Amino acid sequence: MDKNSLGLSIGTTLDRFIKKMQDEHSYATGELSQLLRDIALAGKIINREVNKSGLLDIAGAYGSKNVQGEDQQKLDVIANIRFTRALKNGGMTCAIVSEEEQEIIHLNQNCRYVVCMDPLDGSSNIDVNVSIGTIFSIYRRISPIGGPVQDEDILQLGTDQIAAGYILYGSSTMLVYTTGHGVHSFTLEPSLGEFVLSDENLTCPKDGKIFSINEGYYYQFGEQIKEYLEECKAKEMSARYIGSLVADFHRNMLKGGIYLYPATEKSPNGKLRLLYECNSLAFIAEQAGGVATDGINRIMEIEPTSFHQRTPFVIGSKKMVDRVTKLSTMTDTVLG
Ligand code: P6P
Repeated sequence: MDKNSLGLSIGTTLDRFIKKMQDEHSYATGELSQLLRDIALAGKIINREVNKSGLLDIAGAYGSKNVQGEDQQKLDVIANIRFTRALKNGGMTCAIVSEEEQEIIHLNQNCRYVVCMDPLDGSSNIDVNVSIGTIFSIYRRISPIGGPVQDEDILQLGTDQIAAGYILYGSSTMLVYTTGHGVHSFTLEPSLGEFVLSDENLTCPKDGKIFSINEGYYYQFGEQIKEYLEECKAKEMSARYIGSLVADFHRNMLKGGIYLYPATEKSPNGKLRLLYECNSLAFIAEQAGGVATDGINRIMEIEPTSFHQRTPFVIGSKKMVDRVTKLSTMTDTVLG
């Protein structure tokens, strides 16, 4: 079996891969490595519960709303608890911002890393057995270690991310992440309970024939989006929309394609959250040769002003996203 650039084979465990990557960077202290392991552990626990949700009384609505005013699913709440506990017990995280919590979750203020996460995205698909996902970003805190985490530690540009990734609970469960040195994917081997390397240095095709958008909002889209959709249809592209961002993004990154969530009347700033959905996937996309914008501006250069702020979102193959940018620039609207 071919060795990769690190001298590792496909099938290498995540632990060995993380350690090898750490050894490649003499300045690494091992803290980020442990944090990635903590996230992987939480992913394994969530995987176990997602796979049984039909059997246990953990499917369906929890009966409360999250900070966005959206009905929380029971697994949303469970995933939030599991990730928070894993990161707290792992001891490498000073604070978390989660889609499921209004405020900062303060953990160990003697640590240097902050995690922004959507513990379980696409939760409306849980009850119908469609793929869902966890999305995360990791930042190094700005304020002094030892003191309380400040808003400035959270409200950092996407370009300041130390790492980002997602866990896709699909036909198989995959962990895909980057630390700025390429995008690597790991598949959970259930018989071992280990994530094993399935692809190193994933790349997104420069062009594609898949477009992902909820056309139910067609009459709310800006003219440039309508024009772009007409172009896609004229080229007889494939419309693929799972309604689960991680699943749509993952397929489009592998095959080539574009995902769009423009501003609508219902979501005038778009629906997706900058800090723990758009920036995270934008880091992955760019590392794989793709592009992510709000229709005009690079996602990772948007200045965050609040923890749960939303943004219009276009992500995927460079040529496709660039076309939307050109159309938007001509009409000077960010997917409005
Ligand atoms: P709509 C799921 O709620 C989510 O955040 C993404 O995973 C998904 O792509 C999108 O919203 C679906 O939103 O408005 O098309 O149902």
